[in-house]
Amino acid sequence: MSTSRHAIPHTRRAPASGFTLIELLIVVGILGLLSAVLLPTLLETGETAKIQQTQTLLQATLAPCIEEFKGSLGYYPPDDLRPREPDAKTSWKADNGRNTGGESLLVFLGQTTKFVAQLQPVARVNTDNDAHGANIKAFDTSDRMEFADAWGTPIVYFEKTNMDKPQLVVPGEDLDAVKVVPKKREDNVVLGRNSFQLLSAGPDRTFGTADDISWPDN
Ligand SMILES: [Ca+2]
Ligand SMILES: [Ca+2]
Ligand SMILES: [Ca+2]
Repeated sequence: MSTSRHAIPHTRRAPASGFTLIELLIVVGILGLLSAVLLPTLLETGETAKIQQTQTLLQATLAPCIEEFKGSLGYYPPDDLRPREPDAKTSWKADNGRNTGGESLLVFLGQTTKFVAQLQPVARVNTDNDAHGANIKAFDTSDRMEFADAWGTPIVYFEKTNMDKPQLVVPGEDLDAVKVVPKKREDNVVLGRNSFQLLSAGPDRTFGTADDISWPDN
């Protein structure tokens, strides 16, 4: 008798705790499933936002400044750090052959006061770690910076007369320089061949792949 009296509460408790354990497993399972479904979506949302941010930077911030520069001076900002006026003097050091298009765009736009307010919020990097040797007043630095896309990769700038010249670009600090050519349309025509091209390496941070972002884009 005494054994059965002890056994009853034991058998009554057993299903209750078993049920709780199953519940717990179900909850853990559901949470696992939810995160497996939602995490890629969340990551993708972040990536989509960065793509849009970079498209806006090229199309709505940099391109209008470039066109306005052309409107007032008659030529597009040079992509080789060389002023177009024959008698112009520059105070900066010679080019190191890396990131030159983007650096040249930044320094020429930065010389025009009216662009500075628009350009100051744009992220800048200096992946090839060089310097002008003179202070660039607009950005208060003597570092030879490049505008950066949403992933921190330098934006490459080609001016129409140099579309046929590949540029050497350092995609990130401590990375080797890579050769970058302007993006082409499907019919092999260089985008912006009569004006200029802005090029971002896109989410994969690699130039020359399908996710590259350009302006113009078609
Ligand atoms: Ca450089
Ligand atoms: Ca630089
Ligand atoms: Ca890419």
